Amino acid sequence: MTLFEEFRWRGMLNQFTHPELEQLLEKEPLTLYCGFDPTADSLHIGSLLPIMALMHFQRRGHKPIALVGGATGLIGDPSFKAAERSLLTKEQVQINLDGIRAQLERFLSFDGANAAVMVNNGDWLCQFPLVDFLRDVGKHFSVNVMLSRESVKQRLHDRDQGISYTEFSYSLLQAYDFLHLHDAHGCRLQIGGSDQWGNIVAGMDLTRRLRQSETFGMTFPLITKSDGSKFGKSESGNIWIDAARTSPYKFYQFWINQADNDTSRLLRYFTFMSPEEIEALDRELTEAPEKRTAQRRLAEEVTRMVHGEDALQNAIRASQAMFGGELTGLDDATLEDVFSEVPSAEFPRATLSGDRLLLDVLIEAGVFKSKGEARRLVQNGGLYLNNLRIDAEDTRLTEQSLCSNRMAVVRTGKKNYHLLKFGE
Ligand code: 383
Repeated sequence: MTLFEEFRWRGMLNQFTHPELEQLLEKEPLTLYCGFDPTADSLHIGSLLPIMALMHFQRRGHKPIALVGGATGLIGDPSFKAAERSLLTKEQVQINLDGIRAQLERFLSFDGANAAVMVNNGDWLCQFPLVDFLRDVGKHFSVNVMLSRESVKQRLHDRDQGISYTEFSYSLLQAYDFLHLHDAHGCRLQIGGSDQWGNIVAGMDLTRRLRQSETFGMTFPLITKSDGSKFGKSESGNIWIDAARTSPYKFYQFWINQADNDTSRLLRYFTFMSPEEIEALDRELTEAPEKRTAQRRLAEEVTRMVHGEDALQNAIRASQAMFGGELTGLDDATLEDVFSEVPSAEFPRATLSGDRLLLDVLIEAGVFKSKGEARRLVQNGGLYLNNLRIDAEDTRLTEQSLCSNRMAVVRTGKKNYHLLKFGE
C-alpha cells in the first residue's frame, strides 16, 4: 500500500496539487512541513490530524519539519475565521510557542537518517526589513487573486466584520516560509488542514516564480465535532493536548464516549492500527456495539500516544471508579476529576480520629436523612466505602477510611456516589 493509498484508506486525504506526488513519495525521501501558530499555550485535537500525517510521513522515511509560528502567531491567520482576532502580546506568543514546541517534540523523532526538524519562522521573518519585504515578496502577490480566496471571502462580504491589513497580509508570511524552507532545507511539500489550501498554494506560487522550482501541497480534512462545527482553539469545549488543561482521564473519556458511527473514522485518523485490525473493530461495532470494544481501543491508543502508558493506565482505573472498580492508587486530583459531578462534603481531618461513626458523618454530609435510613441500607448490603461493602453499622471513620491522601468515596446502591474530603 503506498502512503497515498494509506491516507486515502484512512480518509485523511482532502486535496493535493499534483497526481504525480503519489509515485514521487514511493521513490525518494522528501522533506515536508506543517506549521502551527502559537495562538494558545497548548495544541488541541484539531491539530492532531496534521501531526498524525507528519508521523505517517516520517514512518515512511520522509523528513518532517514542524514549524512554530513565532512571527505568524503575532499576526493571526484569517483563513475561514469569522472575525478579526485581537493581537496577543509578544510575551504571550513566546509562552505559547514554548508550550506547543514541547508538545510537538513528543510526536516526532529527532534522530536517525530522516530526523525531524523544528523551526520557528520568527527567526527569519521578525528581522525582515519592511521595504525589502514589500519589494521582494509583496510584488509577486496579486491583491486581485488574494481577494478572490475562499478563505477570506466571508470577511470581505461581511461589512460588520471586515479584515485588517495585518491579517490580510498573513498569507504572504506563510508563503515566504515555504520559500525559505525550500532554500534552507530543500523542503518540497507543505501539508495542513483544508483551511490552509490558499496559504499553501501561495507559497508554491512564490517558490515557482522566484526559484523556478516546483513544490507540492496536500491538505487533510478538518476535524468536525459531531454537530458538524469546526474544532477551533478559542471555541469552548476543546480537547487539549496539555494534561493540565484536559486531564488524561477527561481525554480518555472523550474518546471512549464517541458515537458508534464516528468511531471507525476516528480509528483511521488517530491510530496507526492496520486496516485488518480496524476492519475487525468495524465488525465489532455493527455486531456487538454494546461492548464498545472499538471505542475502548480508540481511547487507549490515542491516550497512550498523547499522554503515555502510565497516564493511560491511571485513566482506565479512574474510568472504572464510577463502576465500582478499585480506588486505591488514584490520587486526590484524579478522584476530584472523576467525581467532579457528584455531591461532595468537606470535614476537618480530626473526623478521622476514630471517634466518629461513619453513619453519623454520612448524615452530616447529606447522604442520608436519618439514622434509620442509613441502617436499613447497611442491612441490605447497599452501602460502600471506596467501593468496598460496609457490613457493620458501627463502622468508625479512621485514616484507613481514605482511598487517597484526603478523599473517601461513598456509594449508595449501584451508582450513587458522594465524595468526602478531609482537611490536610
Ligand atoms: C504558519 C506558518 C506557516 C505554515 C503554517 C502556519 C500556521 C497556519 C495555521 N494553522 C492552524 C493553527 O496553527 O493557522 N497558518 O492553528 C492549524 N494547524 C493545523 C492544520 C490546521 C490549521 O496548526 O488545519 C489544523 O491544525 O493545518 O487550522 O509557514
